[in-house]
Amino acid sequence: MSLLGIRKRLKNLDKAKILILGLDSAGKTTLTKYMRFGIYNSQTLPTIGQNIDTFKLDDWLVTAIDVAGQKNFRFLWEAHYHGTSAIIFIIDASDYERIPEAKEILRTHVFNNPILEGIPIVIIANKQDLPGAIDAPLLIQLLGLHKQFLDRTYAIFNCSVLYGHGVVESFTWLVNELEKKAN
Ligand SMILES: Nc1nc2c(ncn2[C@@H]2O[C@H](COP(=O)(O)OP(=O)(O)OP(=O)(O)O)[C@@H](O)[C@H]2O)c(=O)[nH]1
Ligand SMILES: [Mg+2]
Repeated sequence: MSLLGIRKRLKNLDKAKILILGLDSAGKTTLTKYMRFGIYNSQTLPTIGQNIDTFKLDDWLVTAIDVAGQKNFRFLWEAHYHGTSAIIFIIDASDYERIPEAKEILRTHVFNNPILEGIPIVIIANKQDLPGAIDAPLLIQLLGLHKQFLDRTYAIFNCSVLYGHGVVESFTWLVNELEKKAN
């Protein structure tokens, strides 16, 4: 296909803005780069501010906003909530000690955030390749999701961005939700 043809096709794609949230070191940038380039990049540096990447996902042109997860930078997330089509909240499932912190941030910034009402949420239980990683069913319990937020549209997936496991499943669910909303 010619460049003009590709441009025309991209122009006809539906557009989605996906916000990638989570604590520092959860794997946000690794996931975003994996989606953009199709390979695992182990050379990520902690994000300062945000990275914005665009890639095609089925019939969607996705703009992924990968923000900085460090505590001092989380106030910057605020600027991106408006106009967001979907949220990906990624958790380092091997870091048991930080699960309470992740739970609190997920609750305050995502589930209890009125701007994000009705927006589909994918929770990624990342780093399943590491020993002792908590799997999705247990994580649901630890995050308190089995008793709260039953009115919100969310799904949780086991994932290892390192091995590319669970990434497609997570994004397929997301795209299905976007399709439902578009129709
Ligand atoms: N073992 C393993 N390591 C991973 C996986 N995904 C990411 N990592 C590693 O986790 C570390 C942090 O990843 P980043 O993508 O930089 O984390 P981040 O969420 O963007 O962090 P901030 O930018 O500080 O908010 C890096 O060393 C990654 O290589 C995974 O699936 N398995
Ligand atoms: Mg990052």
